[in-house]
Amino acid sequence: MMTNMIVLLCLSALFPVLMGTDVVKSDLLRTKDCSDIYASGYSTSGVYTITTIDGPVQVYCEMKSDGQNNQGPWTVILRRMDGEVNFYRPWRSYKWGFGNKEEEHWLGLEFVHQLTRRYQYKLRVDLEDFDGNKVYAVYKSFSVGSESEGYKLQVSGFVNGGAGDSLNYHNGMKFSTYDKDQDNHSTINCAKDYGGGFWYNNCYYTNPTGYYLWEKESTVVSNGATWYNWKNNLNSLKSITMKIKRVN
Ligand SMILES: [Ca+2]
Repeated sequence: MMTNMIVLLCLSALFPVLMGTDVVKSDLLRTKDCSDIYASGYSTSGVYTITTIDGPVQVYCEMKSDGQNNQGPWTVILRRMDGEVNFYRPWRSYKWGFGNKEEEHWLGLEFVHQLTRRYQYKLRVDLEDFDGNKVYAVYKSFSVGSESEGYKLQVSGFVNGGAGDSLNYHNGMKFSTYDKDQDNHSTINCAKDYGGGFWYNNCYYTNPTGYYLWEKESTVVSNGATWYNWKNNLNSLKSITMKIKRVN
């Protein structure tokens, strides 16, 4: 009798814990990206916290709806704007992210993988030159494989917003950093020679994590933050944003 009582007491003590876990789990599903943040009533762009299997992570959410191909909410995965953050970093940094979410940053391959493995996402790349001209490219499908797959890039469904397509050349490539060469160039380490971490091929048509170079410098060296197909040159750009949105 006494034993039964103890078992019952133990069970009833466990119930709130189990129920609590369920609540937490459904909360997790509600805030996996900026679409969920927006759906829960936040319509102002800014830094919000999403929950991942690795714990809470801050992301920048662009909540704007600015024309047919720019309807948010977007989850920003890369932003270059002023050269304040060093992007010449090792694998571990590109895996978990770095920088200042309000300004220049890289969200982190692991988090982008976790989002895009379960849901379909599109990608938009926004570019601005030093004269204030702005163009973009959209890819209707975007995903990043697991770390064991080398965080392999998949992009397709290009839509031209004036930028041209510099990313298709990188489709299917594994990610490379100066301490992990997974590029297609047999003799050099693209990340080491061109200053960033990216899905380098042999080596690139775009190098958004390259060195931040001001306009004059960028015409004499070719390791800047570039998108070749806009103007068919490798001049460094003033700002580059890569952002994703869940489409189903
Ligand atoms: Ca190489």
